[in-house]
Amino acid sequence: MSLLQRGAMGAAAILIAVGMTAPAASAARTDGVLVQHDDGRITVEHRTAVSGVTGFAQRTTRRSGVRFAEPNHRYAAAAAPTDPLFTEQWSLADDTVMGAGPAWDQTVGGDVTVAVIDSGVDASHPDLAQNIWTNPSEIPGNGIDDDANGFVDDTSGWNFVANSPNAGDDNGHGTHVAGILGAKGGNGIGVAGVAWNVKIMPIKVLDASAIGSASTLALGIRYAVANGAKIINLSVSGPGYSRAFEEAVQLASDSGVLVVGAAGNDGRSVDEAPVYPAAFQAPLMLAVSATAPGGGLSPVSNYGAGHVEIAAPGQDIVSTATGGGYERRTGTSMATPHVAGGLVLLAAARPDLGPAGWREALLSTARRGLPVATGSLNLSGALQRALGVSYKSTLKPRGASLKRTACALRKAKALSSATRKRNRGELFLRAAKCTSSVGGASLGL
Ligand SMILES: [Ca+2]
Ligand SMILES: [Ca+2]
Ligand SMILES: [Ca+2]
Repeated sequence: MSLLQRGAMGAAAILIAVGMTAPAASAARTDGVLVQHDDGRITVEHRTAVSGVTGFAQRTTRRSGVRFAEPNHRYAAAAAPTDPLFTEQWSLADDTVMGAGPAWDQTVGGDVTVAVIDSGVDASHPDLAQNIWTNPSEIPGNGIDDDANGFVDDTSGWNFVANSPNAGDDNGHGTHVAGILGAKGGNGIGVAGVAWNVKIMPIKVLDASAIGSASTLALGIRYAVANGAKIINLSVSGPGYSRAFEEAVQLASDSGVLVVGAAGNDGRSVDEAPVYPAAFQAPLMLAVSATAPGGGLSPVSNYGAGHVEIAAPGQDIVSTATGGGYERRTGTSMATPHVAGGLVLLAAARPDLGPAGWREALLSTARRGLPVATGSLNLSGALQRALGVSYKSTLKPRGASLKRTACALRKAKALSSATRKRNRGELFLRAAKCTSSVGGASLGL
């Protein structure tokens, strides 16, 4: 989309009315001279010399039949985020990372329901409240299952830990994940999500320590599928195989629901040491590794071309915190909602492509060079592919980060033995988040 098309509506309307072809976007602040004729027509005139637009306009104004002429100013992109923490969102603010800016010129999301199956979501957070899914057929607080879906008063998701309609977040992990996916963008508050507009369905399956079990996960997935989610975000990982968990993921896939799952934070290959849901093979499942600033794999991230489809930013990610605040977190949990958000943009731009088409657009445009099946998330490329528009990449070549990746893998090995020690004896599943410094000193799950 050109600057003119996405600019102030008035200016765009005038140009289209006189049959102008919108010029290619450029850094120029003006596009020739706008001439308002006495008979009401508006035309645009160009001169070859770059300088002297104002003088040219003044001379044109004196011409017969011209009411006035003025430099034809360009207007800023409508999709420029106004969120004050946006400059700290390295994965989105720098268009060379994922091409978020060009992607947002196409769409900033829409009415796409994404289930965040996690520790719950702080639905009253001012940067999330507008993007929370509600169940239109359920009357709140009347003790009746109005829509007969098996859940009483589930106006906004479900808590499978407490078996209650309150899917609030007593840990913070799910709220952080939800903000990466879909914090309201352009609202002058906090951060922007990958999707500025989305319907987040909070489903609580992890407890206050961000630990859950196969049973709550399987139930949560089934709820999401039955209640209209198009995408499921599963920022969890654990080494224990569960048939109930796998069958729920398979059910989602069979129902046309995409399941985006974390690759896990053990710093090792999922191909050699399977973790779930990453190692499940359902056709609409995508497992996600985490990248660090600079494009290489995050030292904490699992990987593996046999089971991990794609990588996305997951280190030092600022997003929403419970109680209305913001915080930074690191892990494949943070990478996963970047991918889910990308799928929301694709679903909003091309609903007709369907889940397999959105998945294909995402995977076929990922940038190579990481130890996963495809590469790292390329939002603008995926949008352009889905829309069938010719596309000139603004993304950095991948070669530069290969050295960093090798370095990250060495660090990952050192970290993974520490992680394994720490994880010994823990319960089945743990939210796939951790905090660490790139230097590798601290790793706290
Ligand atoms: Ca209900
Ligand atoms: Ca009710
Ligand atoms: Ca915001």
